[in-house]
Amino acid sequence: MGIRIALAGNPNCGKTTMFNDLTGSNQYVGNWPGVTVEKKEGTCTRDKSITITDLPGVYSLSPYSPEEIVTRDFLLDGGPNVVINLVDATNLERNLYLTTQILDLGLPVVVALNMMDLVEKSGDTINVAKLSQRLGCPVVETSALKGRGMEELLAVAVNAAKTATPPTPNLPFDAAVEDALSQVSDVLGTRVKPHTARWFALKALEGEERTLDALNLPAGDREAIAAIREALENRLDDDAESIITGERYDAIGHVVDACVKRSLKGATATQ
Ligand code: BGO
Repeated sequence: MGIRIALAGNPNCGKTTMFNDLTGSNQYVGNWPGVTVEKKEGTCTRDKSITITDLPGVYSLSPYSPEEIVTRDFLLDGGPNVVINLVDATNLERNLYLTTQILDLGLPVVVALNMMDLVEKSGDTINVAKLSQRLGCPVVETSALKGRGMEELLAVAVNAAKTATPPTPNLPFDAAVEDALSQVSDVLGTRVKPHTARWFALKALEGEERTLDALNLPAGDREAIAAIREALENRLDDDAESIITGERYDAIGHVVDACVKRSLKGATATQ
């Protein structure tokens, strides 16, 4: 069986440029079933046994737009063997928001730190080893525009797919939120696979109807989760979805502080 790679990232992070570099003219363009969202798939020119799916550019995996739904369903339903998450390295803070969500899905992930040519030009430096350690997945520097880093990226992605290594992120939330998450995980029990446990616990804690419906929980379990959510919301005086968004940005802020050194020219955006 060949390897299936998904390319995921924010709009404008360089996905189309990278997809074209990887697939050349071996591309098929259509629509995702039932929606007018473009689906692009292709065979890798460097290794014909690899299929690459270019997912729509999204900022998050919330189910608020057809693009987000297509992306999350494809990743959740076991489509790819590995996700290459392209990140615009000049805009790390914003781009890592999607990354933290992709990591929660438990699939093998490789982060492509794209636009590194622009980061170098600005004089900023990114500690890639530290970033990889904090994200718990391989990170490869690329410049899709210049075709830089593509061989290494592909080799690392193929290895992650073959070894089926799930990410081990080190991005802890506030203790009260972690505690609520582990309580929700206990309620969900063995209904979710261990590597997807954090994703489902987060979505259930947020009270996301789409996920709660898909999990088909008995009424008693839904009520138990609602009580955990309410206790957390009262304690932190905010709604669960905003609490978790805030926790993600806090965790990302710590990672960026630890990994990015800005030059006096300061061209790498912080937002
Ligand atoms: C224009 N480095 C640099 N410097 N630029 C890159 C890199 C990289 O590694 N990767 C991509 N780009 P898409 P999505 C453009 O189109 O692949 C550039 O949305 C322009 N166009 O060339 O489209 C890439 O698919 C006029 O830039 O991203 C593109 O993810 C002036 O980033 C842009 C300047 O790439 C988005 C740039 C008419």
